[in-house]
Amino acid sequence: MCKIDVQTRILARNDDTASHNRIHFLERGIFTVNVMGSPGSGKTAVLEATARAFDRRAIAALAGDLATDNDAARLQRAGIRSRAITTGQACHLDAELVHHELHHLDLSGVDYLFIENVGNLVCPAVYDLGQSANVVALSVTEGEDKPLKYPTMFAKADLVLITKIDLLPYLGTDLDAIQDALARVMPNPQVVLLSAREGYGIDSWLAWLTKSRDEIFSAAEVMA
Ligand SMILES: Nc1nc2c(ncn2[C@@H]2O[C@H](COP(=O)(O)OP(=O)(O)O)[C@@H](O)[C@H]2O)c(=O)[nH]1
Ligand SMILES: [Mg+2]
Repeated sequence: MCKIDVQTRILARNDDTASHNRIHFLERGIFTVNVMGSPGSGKTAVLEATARAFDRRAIAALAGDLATDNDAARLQRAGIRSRAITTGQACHLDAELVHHELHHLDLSGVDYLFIENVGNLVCPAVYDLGQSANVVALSVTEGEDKPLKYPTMFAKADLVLITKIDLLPYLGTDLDAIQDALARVMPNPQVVLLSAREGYGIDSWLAWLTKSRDEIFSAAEVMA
């Protein structure tokens, strides 16, 4: 069997498990977000800031990394029910890893599940986990051209959080150039400027979350 056939079969099996996860989330009224971005782009910090501003009982998280449970421990300290998924050598989470870990996570009363994916701008975009939305954290420290260099990741994003906005005055990063690059690769560009450290933009992020969850579940009610 050639390499392409094997890859196609792996993705097909992943899609089956992702559909199973998705049904599970939707039946329970859980809006699930696949949080992606480079290592150090501020993914965990955004979730910590979310916990400070939101009803923590309504939030749970899975945190993926090659090694360590550091992020899950940070999120637990922030008051979020969370579990680590360590992938060993894999550069992304997959639907089976998420499915397995769901059996160890108490989702009662949870409206939002955040899945922090392994940090990089390539593989996590390829594997469906059963999420309702893809969110990419892109830090101003990463320069202006990352959306053009990694278009697949940004093309699949429902929302991009431009993070660490408090550092802009020190870096001289061209914010317009970042937004322009995003507009070139995102079919429907939606962007929130955010500083997890200073709280800037957290209101807009929470408003996006609430609106997106309402859209999914009010549509489901109409269909029922
Ligand atoms: N100045 C500033 N630093 C931040 C902000 N968000 C995250 N950081 C720092 O960036 C580093 C990486 O953040 P982390 O949340 O671990 O990124 P992750 O690897 O994407 O989860 C840490 O040292 C954070 O303190 C922010 O809004 N402003
Ligand atoms: Mg992290």
